[in-house]
Formats: sequence, C-alpha cells, structure tokens
Amino acid sequence: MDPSRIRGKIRRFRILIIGRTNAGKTTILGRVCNTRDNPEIHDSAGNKIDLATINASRERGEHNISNEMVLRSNPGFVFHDSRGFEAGSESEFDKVKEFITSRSKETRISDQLHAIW
Ligand SMILES: Nc1nc2c(ncn2[C@@H]2O[C@H](COP(=O)(O)OP(=O)(O)OP(=O)(O)O)[C@@H](O)[C@H]2O)c(=O)[nH]1
Ligand SMILES: [Mg+2]
Repeated sequence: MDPSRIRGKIRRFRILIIGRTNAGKTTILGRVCNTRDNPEIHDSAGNKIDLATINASRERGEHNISNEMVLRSNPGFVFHDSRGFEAGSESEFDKVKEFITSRSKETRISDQLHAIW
C-alpha cells in the first residue's frame, strides 16, 4: 500500500513509551516534540484529563497507560505514557503486557500500536 494511504488510514501514529521508573520517559516525550505546550490528554472514553497528572517528577509518575496524549506541535502522533517498571514489582509489567496484547487485537489499524519505544 502507498505510504500516504496508510497515513490516511491510521490518522495518528500511535506510540507506547516504556522503561524503568524515573528513566525520563515523561520528560523525553515533551522534549522530542520540542514543545513546552501542554499536551491534550484524553482517557480511553475520550474525556479530557487534568494536566497535573502527567508532569515529570522525582516521585513515581501516576500514569494511566490507556490515556492518549497528543501535542499540538505534533498532531500526527499519539503517545501512551506508561508508569515505569520498578525492580521487584510485576504489576506494572503485567499491565503493559495486557495493554500491548489488547491493542494488537484491535481490528482498526488506527487503534493498534505502531511503535513501542
Ligand atoms: N539529570 C537528568 N535528569 C533528568 C533527565 N530526564 C529526566 N530527568 C529528571 O528525572 C526525574 C524523572 O523524570 P520523568 O520524566 O518523570 O521519568 P519517568 O520515566 O516518566 O518516571 P515514571 O513515570 O515514574 O516511571 C525528573 O525529576 C526529571 O526532571 C536527564 O536527562 N537528566
Ligand atoms: Mg513518567
């Protein structure tokens, strides 16, 4: 298929970011999009979410992996920011695995994950 048709079909390139706790995942999302703009975040039901929940911090980030983060500077991308993996804790890892599995079963290509970073 022609790449421009694929782009039209997926609308937004969907990226999941995973890694260790405090690795800088949330920080890098902001930097890579070269923005100080506040992202727009929606939960899986499409409701807008309070921005205070996504800021980078030394505390463990409180993120819901199913939230969709879109930056005005890069509207062609949608990010899913996960809570970091912590040594000795399996629950976060299991949540991420579950999310990846369920997205891989989505029938619409726009709902599937297109990259994991
Ligand atoms: N020195 C330094 N500090 C950084 C860098 N990137 C992020 N930080 C700091 O590290 C802390 C954690 O950054 P976050 O972006 O919240 O890390 P995270 O991976 O999203 O963390 P969790 O969501 O808790 O897993 C913050 O205090 C950031 O300001 C970096 O490149 N260098
Ligand atoms: Mg974070």
